[in-house]
Amino acid sequence: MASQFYDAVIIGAGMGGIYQASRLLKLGLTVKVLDRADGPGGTWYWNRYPGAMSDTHSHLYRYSWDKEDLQTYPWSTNYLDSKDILGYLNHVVDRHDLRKHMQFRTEVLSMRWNEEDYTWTIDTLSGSFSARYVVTAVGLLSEPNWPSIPGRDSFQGELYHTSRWPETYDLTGKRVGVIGNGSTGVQLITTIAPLVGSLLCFQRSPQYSVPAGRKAVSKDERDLINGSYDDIWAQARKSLSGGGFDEAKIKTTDVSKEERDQIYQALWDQGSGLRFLLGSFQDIITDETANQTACDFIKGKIAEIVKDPEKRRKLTPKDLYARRPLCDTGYYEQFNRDNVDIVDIKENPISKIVSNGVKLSDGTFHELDVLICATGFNAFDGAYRRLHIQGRNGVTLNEHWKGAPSTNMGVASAGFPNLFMILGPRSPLANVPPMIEAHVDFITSAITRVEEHRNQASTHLNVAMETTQQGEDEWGALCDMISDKMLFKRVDSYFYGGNVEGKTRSTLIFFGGLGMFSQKLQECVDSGYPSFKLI
Ligand code: NA7
Repeated sequence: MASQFYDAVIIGAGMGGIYQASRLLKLGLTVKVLDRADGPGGTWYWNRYPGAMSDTHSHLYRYSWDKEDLQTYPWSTNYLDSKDILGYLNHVVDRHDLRKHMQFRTEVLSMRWNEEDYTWTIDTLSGSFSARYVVTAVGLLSEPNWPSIPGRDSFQGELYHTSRWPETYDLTGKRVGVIGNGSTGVQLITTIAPLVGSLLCFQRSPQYSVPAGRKAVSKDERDLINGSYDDIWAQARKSLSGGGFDEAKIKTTDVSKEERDQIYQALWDQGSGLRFLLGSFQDIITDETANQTACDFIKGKIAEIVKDPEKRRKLTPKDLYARRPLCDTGYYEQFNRDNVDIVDIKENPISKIVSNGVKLSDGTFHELDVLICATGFNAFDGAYRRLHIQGRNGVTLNEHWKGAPSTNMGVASAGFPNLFMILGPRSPLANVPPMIEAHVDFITSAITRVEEHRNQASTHLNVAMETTQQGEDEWGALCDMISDKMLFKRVDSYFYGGNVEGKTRSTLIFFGGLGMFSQKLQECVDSGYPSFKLI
């Protein structure tokens, strides 16, 4: 079957793919968005587990580019749950008439660059496509990480990964085990604890979590936000996190212990993990002693909340507060329920999963009806490594990246012309919509530039844009330099690949934050893409 040609193929119909499609269509290009799911939504299509919620405030967890929609689309709480966000993204797709440019149930298997005609061939389970440009909007947290525990496939009860949640399920009264307690596990555990018969949490590393502060947003508050949206976005885009709050300007040593605890208490009362980490003291992400003050504060809260001394001991972290900051709607409180217990699987590992439950190393057996893996993702490069992407000279992306992925500004890798990544490895980790907008705006400008060159040539000359190796190396060096100043590297997490067995540890994130990242992208455009070349 002949392949279908489009100017641009976008892989992924999530928040990145939707905005990219709208931008490229406005340029007059033909566009096809491919997605293996049944509909748009990306992360929010897949992550439908009970309690799934964005922990960025609702007014900033959305696109800024449709100003009318920003004013009028309804939302009523300060955080959005998965269903709300999926509804919103479907609404945007229909409002901008994008659905007809999307093809679902189409899993991309591989793609290769053709030197003769400067196109990409994209092979899917539903046929082949070819395109001058490919934009990968495959998500930074989309490739499920399943624990490789012996016997997993022999489990005869219900076995779920939170990011592949079934449409119908009923946990009421059942004996449920949950492996993992990151953002996902914490949300899931908090939500299902009151419903299930028993809940056993298999915890590898205890977590620091603060209240989310979920609440209704009144019409007056919404009006206030609507009246100052331009300023709100401008502030968010310049900040580290894009979270819409004032980031810390003082250090822990600038105040007394009493004042410090008052500041932590005020942030605890207000809610939001990101705000607690970045809105308290600027040195808690760089200095161990400073970080310890935040650890002590949260440990004090765990001690106040959790009544059972053994559960409290297991839930109390020993390492630094240097993972992805969590917030919750009553996580530690759930462990005061008689039907909720916790196993520290570093002390007592799961030795085997059997047909009706889980065996621990000390010989204990736990019978379970449902086993849920809230074990996260092979983040950042996982979704790329699954695809077979072959660039110039037959070199694959996996070969180019070897153990550790590297990109220029999270958007391109050398040897892969006209292949643009939305939030590829070494992008920042911040509020996702403004990061996506920064990347899509950059990609759209880059494609516009290539199109201008193509149109200048009367013969429609082959032209493509590619990052230089030097551009990629310099970005990598900047990522490493900033990372070296941070404490995040001192704790194993998906930030450096430490969550996935056998994965090479490397700097997967640009820790300079959203503001610096957006500025670097803009500087690159304004100065004529010096770290890219036209080939
Ligand atoms: P995370 O944050 O990577 O958390 C995964 C959890 O699963 C975490 O507690 C892990 O323990 C645990 N885990 C991972 N692999 C295993 C194995 N093999 N055995 C036992 N426990 C394991 O993923 P989330 O889905 O919670 O959140 C990811 C992002 O999605 C989040 O930051 C939000 O932005 C949305 P560990 O801490 O590694 O010891």
